[in-house]
Amino acid sequence: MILQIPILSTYMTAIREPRTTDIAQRFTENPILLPSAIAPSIPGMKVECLLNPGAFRFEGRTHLLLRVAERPEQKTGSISFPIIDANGVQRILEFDQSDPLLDLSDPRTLKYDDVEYLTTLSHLRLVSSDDGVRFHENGYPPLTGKGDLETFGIEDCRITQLGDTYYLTFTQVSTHGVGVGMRSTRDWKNFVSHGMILPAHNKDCALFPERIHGKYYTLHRPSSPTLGGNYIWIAESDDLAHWGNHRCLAHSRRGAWDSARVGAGASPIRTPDGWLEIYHGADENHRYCLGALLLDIDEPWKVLARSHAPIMEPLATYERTGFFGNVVFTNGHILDGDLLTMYYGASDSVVCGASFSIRQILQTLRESP
Ligand code: MAN
Repeated sequence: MILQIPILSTYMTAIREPRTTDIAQRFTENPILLPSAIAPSIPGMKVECLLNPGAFRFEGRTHLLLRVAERPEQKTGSISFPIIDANGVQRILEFDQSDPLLDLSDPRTLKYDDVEYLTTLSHLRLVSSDDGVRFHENGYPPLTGKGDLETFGIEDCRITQLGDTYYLTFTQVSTHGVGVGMRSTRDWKNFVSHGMILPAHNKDCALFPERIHGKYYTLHRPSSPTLGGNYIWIAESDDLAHWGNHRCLAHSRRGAWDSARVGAGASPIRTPDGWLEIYHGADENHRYCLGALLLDIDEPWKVLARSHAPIMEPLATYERTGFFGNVVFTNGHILDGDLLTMYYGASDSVVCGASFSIRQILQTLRESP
């Protein structure tokens, strides 16, 4: 009788992990910024997470506008976090962990007696660099939540330069809901507030870097929890503050890596093939990956192509474990010809960098009609 012994190569194929479609060239220095690199905004606070930076060039240097998420040092048996009260003063709320009315099932949020809070309070802090890898604080003022639409802070800022003005579009969080705020600046010292430009529930707002046939455009992500979902939309405006003619661009896709939610990353990139947008998608297990969308150059509400498989997924240890593991999330990049240097939050804990070839991303889209 001849024994059937599997040959080694067959056996190895059987246990090999599925092949990744990730084409990101991660910085060897990753993570480039840890929470310990940034001093807390006030004594008694601890920087818990540094994440999701906006990115831009200003005065010859690369700058990141970091999201800094803080809370007090935690004591065993309780959970405490800051909020900003109606007078603009930070107050600490504290709950006993054994309280049956407390729901701590998601580390990012907390429910008490059905009222929802965030477990950290975020503000935005500017760091700058000569080489795009080593970043330092440079005396710029922090941007903090102000007024009753930002009592739970501001998060995930996209930065778009139009002429000599930088427009900051970010998430505003309060008991009223989650919406999109806008501020603008020319010098990063003086800011004009444009208030809430897209009301709750909305986030992930990325302005196009130029007008198209005289109109401004933006991508945004309203949520429709009953009928519909967390989808990417496009809107147009004459003044950047009032948005209309909303159209839906991309749904989440059942059974895919982006089955639960999708949202725009940073500003769309002009390419010979169309507007390229790097977006995030998450599945039902809250695993956040990145993919690409290609939009018509003249009629950007028309989707020409979309990634079937992610172009980046949480693979490195720092992307798989942390405050909220299995997350790569981007809202900032720097362009230099074919080189796209992308900055991203990993596991909602640390800031990292990766580079991509725009041509290579477009090639993956040609293979994903
Ligand atoms: C949401 C946002 C992001 C965060 C991801 C992953 O999409 O709040 O800030 O990075 O979730 O937790």
